Amino acid sequence: MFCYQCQEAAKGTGCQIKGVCGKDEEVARLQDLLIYTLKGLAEIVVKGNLEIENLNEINHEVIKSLFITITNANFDKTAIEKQIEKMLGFRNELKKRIAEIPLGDATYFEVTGTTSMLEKASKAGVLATENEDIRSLRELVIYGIKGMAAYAHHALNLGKENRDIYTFIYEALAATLDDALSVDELITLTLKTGEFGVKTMALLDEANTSKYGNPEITHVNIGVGKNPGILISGHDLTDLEQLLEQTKGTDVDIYTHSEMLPAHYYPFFKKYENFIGNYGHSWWKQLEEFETFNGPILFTTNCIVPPKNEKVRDRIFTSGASGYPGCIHIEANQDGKKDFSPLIEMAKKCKAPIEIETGSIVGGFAHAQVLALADKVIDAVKSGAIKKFIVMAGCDGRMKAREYYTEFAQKLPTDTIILTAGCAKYRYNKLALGDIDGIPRILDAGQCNDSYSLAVIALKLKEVFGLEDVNQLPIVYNIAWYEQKAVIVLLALLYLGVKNIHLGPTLPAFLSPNVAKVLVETFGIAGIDTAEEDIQFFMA
Ligand code: FSO
Ligand code: SF4
Repeated sequence: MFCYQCQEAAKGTGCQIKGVCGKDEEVARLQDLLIYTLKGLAEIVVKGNLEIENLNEINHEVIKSLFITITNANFDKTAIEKQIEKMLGFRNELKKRIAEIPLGDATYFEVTGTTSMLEKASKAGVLATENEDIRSLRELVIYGIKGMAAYAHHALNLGKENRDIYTFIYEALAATLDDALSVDELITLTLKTGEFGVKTMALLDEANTSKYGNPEITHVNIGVGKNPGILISGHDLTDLEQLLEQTKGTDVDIYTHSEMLPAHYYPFFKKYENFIGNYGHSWWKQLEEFETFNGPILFTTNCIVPPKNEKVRDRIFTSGASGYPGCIHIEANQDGKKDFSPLIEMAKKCKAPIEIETGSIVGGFAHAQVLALADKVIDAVKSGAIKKFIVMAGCDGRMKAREYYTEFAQKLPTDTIILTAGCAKYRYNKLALGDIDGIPRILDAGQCNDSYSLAVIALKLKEVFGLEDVNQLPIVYNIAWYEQKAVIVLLALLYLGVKNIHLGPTLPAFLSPNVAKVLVETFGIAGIDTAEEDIQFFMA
C-alpha cells in the first residue's frame, strides 16, 4: 500500500505498511481500486459525451464512492468490495451506450473476487504515476474532489444537487488518467477544482440553511442529563434530523460529538427537548470519550478511530459513506429514510453518560449571523478595537505539534478575533478568551464546509470597506488541515484569491518540491513556525 492523502501520513511521506489512521493494506488497496474504477467510468462519460442528467443514480454513487475513500470514513473491506462491483457494473453498462472509441485500461479491466481486486489494485494506486510532479498534481485534484464529493453528498441528502458539479468531477477524474496533460494544464485543473469547491460549499450552505434555518448565536451545553443517550458524530444533518424525530418524546437523549456540534446552532433543531448538548472533544479523543458516554454512537461520516475495546465497538453504528467491520451499518431505504431503532433500543438499556465537563460553548457565527452584527464589527474595526481577524478553520488531529494551535490562540493579542470552522476549533474553543465590545473573540461558523461562510464574510467586508482585493482586509489565515475536505477548503480559498495562507501543522506529503514551490511562489502558502513568531508575523 501507499497512501499520503492526509496530514498524518507516516514519517511525513506516506503510509506503506499500515495507515496511521488504522487503515490496513487490504482496505488501502481496495480504496485505490475503487478510485481507479471511478476514473475509468469517468473516462467513458467524458469521451463518450454522455449526458450527466441521464446518469442520476450513477452520479450519486460516484460521489458516495469518493466519500468512502476519505481518511477515516470507511474501514469495511466487504462494503468497499461491493461498491467496486457496483461501480464496475455501471461502468460496463455505460460503455455499451457509447460508440467504439479508443479507451484506456481503467475502462475495461475486469476483476472477480478479493484476490484479483487486490492484485489489480497494486498496479492502480498512487505510485502508478511515475513523474512525481504529475503524481502530486493528480493527487491534489483527486483529494480536492473527494472533499467536494463529501459536501455534494450532504447537499444531495437534503435534496439539492448541481449537475455542473458532477460534470466537473467526471472531467477531473478522467483528466488524472490523461498522460497528455502537462504540469501547467494540471495546475489550471487544480484551480478549477477550487472554483467548483466554492460552488459545492455554496450549494451545501443553501441546502442546510433552506432546510434548517440560518445558524444563530447559541450556547451549547457540554454537561450531561440523567437519561441514557445516543451520541451522533460526523457531519450529516439529515441523519441527525431523523434520529431526533425517532427519539422525540422518549427517554433517550441525543448528544452531538466532534463535527456534529454546529447542528445546535440551527434554529430547526432547537425544538427537540431531548437534544441535550455536545459531548467531548474532536474526533481523535473518541476512544476514551466513547467509554464514558455509555450509550450507542452513530457515525454519519468520518472521522472513525478503530475501536480497540470490543464493548465500545459493539455500541458503534455507521451510516452513509462510513463503515467499520463488525459495526451495524444503517442503510437508507429508497426514500432516504433510515431506521435507527437498533440504536434506540440499545440506548434504553444503557446507563446515562458520565459527565466529563460542565458549562457551555458558544457558536453559530455563520455568514447571516455575522452580517447581522456587521455594524458592530465594522465600528470595532474602524475604532481600532479589532486589529485583526485570524481565520483558524480546518481540522484537528492527534499530533502533539497541534498544541501549537492552543498556544497560538492563547497568545494572540486581545484585539484580535478568531474566525473558525471545522473540528480545528476544539484546540481553543473552551478557552476563556473574552470578547471585544460584546463580540466573542472566537467566532465559530460551524463545520469545515462552513469555511464557505468565512469567505462570504470576507467578501462582504471587502465590499463594505470599498477594497479592491480580499488580501487588503485585516484578515489573515492560519489553517490546520487533516483530511481531504480541508484540501477542497484550501483550494476554494485559493480560487477566491486569498493569499499567504499558513497551513499546518505540516505541509501535505503529497506536494512534490516543485508543486510546493508553485504554491509558495504563486499564492504565498507557508507552513507554521512557533506560535510567538507566527503571531508577530501576522500582526505586523
Ligand atoms: Fe474534522 Fe474529521 Fe470536518 Fe474532517 S471531524 S477532520 S476536514 O472529517 O471534515 O473537520
Ligand atoms: Fe496514512 Fe492518512 Fe492514508 Fe491513513 S489516510 S493511510 S493515515 S496517509
